[in-house]
Amino acid sequence: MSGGHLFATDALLPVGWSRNVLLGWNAVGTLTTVRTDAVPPPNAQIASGPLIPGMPNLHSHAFQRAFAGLSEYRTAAAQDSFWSWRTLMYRFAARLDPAQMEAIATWLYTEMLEAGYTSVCEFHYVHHQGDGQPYADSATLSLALLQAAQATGMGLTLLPVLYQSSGFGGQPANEGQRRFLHTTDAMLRLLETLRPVCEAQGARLGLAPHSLRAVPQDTLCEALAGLDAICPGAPVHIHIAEQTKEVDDCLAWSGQRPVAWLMNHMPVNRRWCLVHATHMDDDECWRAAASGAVAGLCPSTEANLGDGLFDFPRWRNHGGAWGIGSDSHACVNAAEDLMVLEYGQRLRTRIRNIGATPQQLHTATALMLGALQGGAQAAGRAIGGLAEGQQADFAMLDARQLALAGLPPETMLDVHVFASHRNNTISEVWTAGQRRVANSRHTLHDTAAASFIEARSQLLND
Ligand code: NGQ
Ligand code: ZN
Repeated sequence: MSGGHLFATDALLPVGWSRNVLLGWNAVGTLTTVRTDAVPPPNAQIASGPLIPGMPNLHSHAFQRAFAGLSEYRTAAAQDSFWSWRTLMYRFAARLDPAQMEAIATWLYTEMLEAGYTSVCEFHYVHHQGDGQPYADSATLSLALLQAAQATGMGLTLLPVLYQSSGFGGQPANEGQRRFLHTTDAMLRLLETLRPVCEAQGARLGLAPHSLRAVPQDTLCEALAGLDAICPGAPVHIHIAEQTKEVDDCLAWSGQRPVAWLMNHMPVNRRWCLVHATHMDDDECWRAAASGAVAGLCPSTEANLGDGLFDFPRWRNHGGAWGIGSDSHACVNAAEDLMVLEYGQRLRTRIRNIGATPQQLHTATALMLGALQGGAQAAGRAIGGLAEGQQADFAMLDARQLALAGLPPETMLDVHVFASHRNNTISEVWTAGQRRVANSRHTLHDTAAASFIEARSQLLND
């Protein structure tokens, strides 16, 4: 493989929209040239529409794509909630096999790429066979995800999840959680096994202590020390304060709210991603923001599961980093999740254009650049946008689409996010300097879709 070039009349660089941009990348897909006000070299490929940076998806449980939409009915629970959803989701997860995992993830990554996500952080917790016994190769399900990423050209940060208890204070795990469990030693052995495989395909390895509910304090300390011996500085992601019940249970156990407990007991810094962090008080908010940790917002899943609303203006006023994830995959579209984020805040505050900043007055542009920066940090990979040294991950808006035609690029992006129905407004997507999506279709679209449908049917009918 050799490098390549692309010339775009309009491209969204970290500083904002720029004109006549020449991109050049090397054989491994790293940008070596990003020149503005350039003249297209002879024979240069010319982009047919404005270029936007590829969006990192900072939170995914890939297998849940096949479960999305299958819990939108009333159950016997007095009131359906996150917790009744989780019971159904566990039932679904109990039957998953490695081939199904790979088929679901391959289709999911195909959809993500078509919708402008170019990398994903897999918060991967279904590790073992249905009865809780490890597979002969304990990395089997991790390898299925690595394979799906490799096949589709999706950038990957693999975060094997450490899970040991069902509630604060080390309550024993329940039956639905038996596929998730590891001793700390077994988890560190898994990380050691995965490290060379990740390195070989340019994936980043990290660790995800599932939550303060699932990981006792001693384990958390030991696992972080073990991680640093294997991959120093690797990303650490944790679900935190996603539901008010978690806040209440944490208070009952420790007298502290979850984010406060974490800040008091763990060395939280820029390598951490606090997934959801929905329920914080003012003190927790400024401390977490000041730590440099990324808030991992999953607007469509948080809405779907009834978590509550993150106070986005407060977080940004404290200079907090943030990014977006599609989590349970009820929605797999970077633009749509940015829209849901903005709309939640508008509904809460009765103010428009919350996402815009003094530097970027156009809301979609500001949201995209913010989510890109935090997402790249959370992923721990060089995927921070169209700048030299970063990976050549980008998407092309389809300037021929009726919704976009004839508009200036910053308005095209606003329309793409807020007013396009987001169908076919992205024509091409490239990762590591290679085109994966052309004419709004991933090259694997049809085969991946067929395998996904078969896997889901098996899971529902067996
Ligand atoms: C998950 N889901 O890991 O799938 C969680 C629910 C739990 C989201 N946070 C499970 N969306 O927290 O125990
Ligand atoms: Zn999650």
